Amino acid sequence: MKFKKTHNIDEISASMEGQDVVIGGWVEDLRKLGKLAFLTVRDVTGLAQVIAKDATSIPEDLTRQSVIMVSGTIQSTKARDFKFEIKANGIDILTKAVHPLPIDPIGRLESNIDNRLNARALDLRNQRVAAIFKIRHHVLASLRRILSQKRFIEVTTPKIIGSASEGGANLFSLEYFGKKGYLAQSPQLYKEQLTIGLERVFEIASFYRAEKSHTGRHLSEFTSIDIEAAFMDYTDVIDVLESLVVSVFNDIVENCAEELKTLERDLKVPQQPFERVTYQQVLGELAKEGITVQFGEDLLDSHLKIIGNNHPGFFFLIDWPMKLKPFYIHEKDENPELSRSFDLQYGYLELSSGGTRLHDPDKLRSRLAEQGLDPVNFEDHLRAFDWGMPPHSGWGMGLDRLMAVIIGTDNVREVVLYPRDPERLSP
Ligand code: AMO
Repeated sequence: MKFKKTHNIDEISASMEGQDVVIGGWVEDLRKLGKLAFLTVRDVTGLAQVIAKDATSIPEDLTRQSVIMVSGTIQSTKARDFKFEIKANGIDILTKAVHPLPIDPIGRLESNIDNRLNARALDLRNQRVAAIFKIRHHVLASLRRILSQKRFIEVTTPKIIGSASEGGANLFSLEYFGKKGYLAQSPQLYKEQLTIGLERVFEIASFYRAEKSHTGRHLSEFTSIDIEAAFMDYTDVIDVLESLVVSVFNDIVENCAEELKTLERDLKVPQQPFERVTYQQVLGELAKEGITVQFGEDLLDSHLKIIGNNHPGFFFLIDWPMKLKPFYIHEKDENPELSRSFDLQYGYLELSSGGTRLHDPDKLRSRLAEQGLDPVNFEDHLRAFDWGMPPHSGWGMGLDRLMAVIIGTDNVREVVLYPRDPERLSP
């Protein structure tokens, strides 16, 4: 069996008329008109029209989405949608697609998201879906490039861990050679420790939360972009985050014009600076709507919906009460009830949270105890604070949520290949 291509479809142009090529891809459409057969063949780079002079040479059972190789000659075309066509000299069928297929991969017939996720590999033949994951690839490349330029070093921390990194109950546990292990909720403790040796680190990886949430923004397995930086305060990492988001949007507008067109998405690069809204200000805005939230109470979804309507784009929510923040967050010197922390919001959607960390181990111990966590479980972490822990700050941002904003969907399952949620563990 021969399956060596000479060209990807996007490498062929009308100026190559008369040249012989071999392409490989999937049959998207097949029509026989008298003696002629017209096929459209798609590879990951594009779509080509193939003409076979002798329709009888095309097997009757050649189905759509079968994999074929076509060797042929480039010629000009009168077809409106194509700049050239390939006159086939030979067509080899490599794999036949078995019909009926579980979803219409071209997307002419709409399938619901569950059926699509059950046939995700086939769903990717839909060009709108493929465009999302091509954009995701560019977002990842862009994040890595920009963070590297800002002198962050990419690290990989363990995903199987011996004790909770953030505290809280949302841990998946597993049996680890007779001991109890957990799936990491975040790289929080490791990334903080790594500032000792590397000063600025980032990680882009999957993390796990055993939350029974059934929303468009929660998954049990999500991809987090995390940074941690020595000698930075929360205002510095806010600046890193803001410029990162703007640069990623710029990169996507510049590099993914074709994909954005496929998605009919007019992506606008956000204006800087992003608005800074304080927690206290939010309470004031809610009070205007007749909703009383006491200082120190968490904001509910219904509150964030209202705040999101008032501030529809990107904004930082700052000056959160210490009470609402994890044990590792630093208080404000001028008001110890307030924290040096923030959330990045896109309207009502929380994209990121972060802040300045405590770097004094005694303070950290008493904060752990205050939050009902046992410092004994954190001894491995606390030890590192005696080895020259620099002041440091960082944040974590959900890649899936960022992608949802870029694509303009309110369901993160659209931007995750094989999402995991309380109901979905396969494929
Ligand atoms: P936090 O728990 O706020 O902070 O998480 C940071 C960001 O991760 C994303 N995220 C999720 N995305 C999809 N599904 C989930 N279940 C899910 N949980 C979280 C969100 C969220 O804003 N260690 C801190 C960060 C830090 O301070 O550096 C942390 O994990 O976009």
